[in-house]
Amino acid sequence: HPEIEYLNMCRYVLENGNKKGDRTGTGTLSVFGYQMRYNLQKGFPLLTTKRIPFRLVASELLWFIKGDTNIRYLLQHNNHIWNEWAFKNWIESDEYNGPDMTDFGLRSQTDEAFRKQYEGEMDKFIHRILEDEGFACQYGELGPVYGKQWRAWETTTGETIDQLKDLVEQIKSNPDSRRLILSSWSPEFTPKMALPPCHTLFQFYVFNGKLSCQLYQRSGDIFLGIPFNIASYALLTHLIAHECGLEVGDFVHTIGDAHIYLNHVEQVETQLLREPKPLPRLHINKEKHSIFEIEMEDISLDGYDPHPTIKAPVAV
Ligand code: UFP
Repeated sequence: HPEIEYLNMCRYVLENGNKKGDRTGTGTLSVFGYQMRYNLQKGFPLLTTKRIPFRLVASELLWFIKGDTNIRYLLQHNNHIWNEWAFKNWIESDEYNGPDMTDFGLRSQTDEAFRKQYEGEMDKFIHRILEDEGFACQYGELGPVYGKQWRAWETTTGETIDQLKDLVEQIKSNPDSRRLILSSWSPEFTPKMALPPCHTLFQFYVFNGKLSCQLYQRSGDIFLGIPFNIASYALLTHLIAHECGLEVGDFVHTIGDAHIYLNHVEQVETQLLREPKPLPRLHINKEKHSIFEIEMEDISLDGYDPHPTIKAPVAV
């Protein structure tokens, strides 16, 4: 079962991980350099040992593919995973005059009264982004995140490079190329970013009519982040294969610092007691060819019947 790859990584890191400090102050068990391989012919690798919200994976990926960097599209699809980043810009702006929201992430975890106040402010913010286009343009914008790097990489001469479009064209016209790469890492801009790209670079490979993808992820939160990342890149591989008239091959996931946060250990142990179930199948609307035209309603999964969700705190 393909999911064994993920479960083996969890076991390996629990047993061999270095007890290591990290930026968030939470503490981790961490190994450096780990690789998993998923044969995408054996089903879509959305974990079954706990529920992963595929809808969020798919709408975020379509948002990257569009080159969109504004949370409005995500909110229109009821996806809230990037809210905190935009909210931070809003509360730090001159226009914001509500209650003090400094350190909202940490404070809302320990202070119940503050948490209510924060949720109220976040709610107002979300409604304004959805209802007021001008406000959304200014405060829903996240700046140079993945969408920008994939579709409009800025060069020093002021031009932009559409890395994703070029990549798809190269896969079609030059499938044996060893340069089928998209990079989000910029030595110039990453020091200025709140969260430097975790998915640093990916490469495609074509053999026997099958498209494979390898991701180099510099840092991976094994319990919360990685299951999401696996599904996202598996979906990207399917979409590009669909456009290029290829079958899917392998997704190879290479991780730099692969870590289990110390406050996720119990949850990982619970998950390891569960038996994987059959993987779901992915369907893409055959009427649409270009990845740039595909919308949420063109993507569906069937046969997803996972074990229940396991809750865990996010390290911020
Ligand atoms: N993280 C992931 N996957 C992602 C993402 C973040 O696992 O797609 F955006 C985790 C990795 C790490 C944290 O635990 O978020 C980022 O922190 P740092 O920049 O210190 O590596």
